[in-house]
Amino acid sequence: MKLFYKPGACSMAAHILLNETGTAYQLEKVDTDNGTTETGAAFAATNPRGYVPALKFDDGQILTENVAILHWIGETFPTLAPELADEPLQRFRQLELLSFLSSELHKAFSPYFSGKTFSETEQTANLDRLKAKITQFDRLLAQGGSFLLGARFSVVDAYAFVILNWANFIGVSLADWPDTAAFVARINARPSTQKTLKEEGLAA
Ligand SMILES: N[C@@H](CCC(=O)N[C@@H](CS)C(=O)NCC(=O)O)C(=O)O
Repeated sequence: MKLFYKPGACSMAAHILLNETGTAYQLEKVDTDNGTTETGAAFAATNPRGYVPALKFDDGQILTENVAILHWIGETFPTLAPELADEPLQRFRQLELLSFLSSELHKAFSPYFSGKTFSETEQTANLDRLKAKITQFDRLLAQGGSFLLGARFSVVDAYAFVILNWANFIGVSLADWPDTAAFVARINARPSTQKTLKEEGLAA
């Protein structure tokens, strides 16, 4: 299978998880601004909506959207969804968290990467919304413990890490949320994350 990714973007969650499993896969870097991949191919042929991530299977089928891709990885590699076997509702807890991360936390960061210019009032509203979503995340983490679904790392943690790590790039400190800051540091320290950061050219 092949993961279409953009360095540091949300596609890094799937990248971390594929490294975590040790499964064989290929990478193809995408320039979403000009719509081409590193091979020169038009990315629209892979995802007509033009954004990463996209996962292409060996039979040519393509899966897009973080929620679907991350859920697929969790179901395909059960060691990445350790709690799902224990209790049927946990499968839906994973979906609940993926949905929150995708439609709430991820999107609260979107204005900062939109390339748009915001008025002072709009900037304040964007920051207030972002802080409110980080606070909501912090409360969800408190229900989980060390990780969002409990004591063990799962697919939702990789996605949460990638999103929250963007705080570093937009100058928002996580110091007001010490548990969340410790969570980010914990995922950052995993060998799979360090390998991914290197493969995406974001660490030496
Ligand atoms: N709905 C998509 C959104 C993915 C998304 O926002 N991708 C960003 C990177 S984090 C992207 O490729 N942006 C470039 C663009 O939209 O042109 C998902 O959840 O997978």
